[in-house]
Amino acid sequence: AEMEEALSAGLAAGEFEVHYQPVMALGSGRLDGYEALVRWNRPGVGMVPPNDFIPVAETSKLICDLDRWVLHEATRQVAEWRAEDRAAAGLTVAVNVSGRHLSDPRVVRDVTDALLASGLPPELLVVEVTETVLVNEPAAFGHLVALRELGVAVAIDDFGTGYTSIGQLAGMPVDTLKIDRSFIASTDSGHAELVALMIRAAHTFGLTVVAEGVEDDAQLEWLQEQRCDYVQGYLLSRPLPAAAAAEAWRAAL
Ligand code: G
Ligand code: G
Ligand code: MN
Ligand code: NA
Repeated sequence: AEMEEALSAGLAAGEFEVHYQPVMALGSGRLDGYEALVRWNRPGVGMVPPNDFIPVAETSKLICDLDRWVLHEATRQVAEWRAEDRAAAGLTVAVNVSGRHLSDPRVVRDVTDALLASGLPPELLVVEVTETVLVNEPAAFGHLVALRELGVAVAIDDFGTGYTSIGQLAGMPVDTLKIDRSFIASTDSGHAELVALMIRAAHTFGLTVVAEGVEDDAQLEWLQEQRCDYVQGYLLSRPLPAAAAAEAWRAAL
């Protein structure tokens, strides 16, 4: 409860910031866009990572307020970059949305509001959800359908860690699979086969694939051979504060 109050007060006081991790298209080698990752710059404590406060926020409606703030801030930031330079016109931004928020009918209005307020084209926004949300939250399913009707893309985050099969995703409101970094980090040949299979199956169902947690050149080259569409990870860049992320796109484009 103490943490909850501090989170709520911190949100009102502007203590949160969004960091941006580059996502690269493997075919062209170009920067495709960013994943927005929230951080809490807590006075007297320092930068608090999301794993230390998202689970607390998720026990209450606070997660909806936090996700809404990130949606507004990330769309505003990318719209600003686009306005600054035509070279940034195609940058996408992926925002993580919690299952609790996705099950709330307000999520559709929250996303619509963020798009209207920022002027960001819906096609440049990706909503990231975990696979358990799709399978276990019937309300979230309908809201994702509505978001896709707006033109927003939907990505399944941490794919492979739940119990969803790719076949199940065929009838789901999903555009992209993000393969969990535990599979990319694994040196087990069975895991490698599984990743290769996930990529091929995803393509069969018309989904694009992002490999998460790419940390070395060998992984990158292997993913390229497997025709993975996008990569994200420390090899390219850690999540960066907005100013540093802007330098990244200026240098890349
Ligand atoms: O940045 P980092 O890798 O430490 O993020 C850890 C986890 O926190 C990730 O699983 C990510 O999905 C989640 N996360 C990061 N930012 C947000 C956010 O704005 N909203 C929600 N709901 N989760 C987030
Ligand atoms: O669950 P989600 O994919 O939203 O979380 C992304 C998290 O993964 C962030 O906390 C980010 O800091 C972390 N991350 C991103 N790239 C790498 C990487 O290459 N290696 C490791 N170990 N973590 C990463
Ligand atoms: Mn994510
Ligand atoms: Na992930």
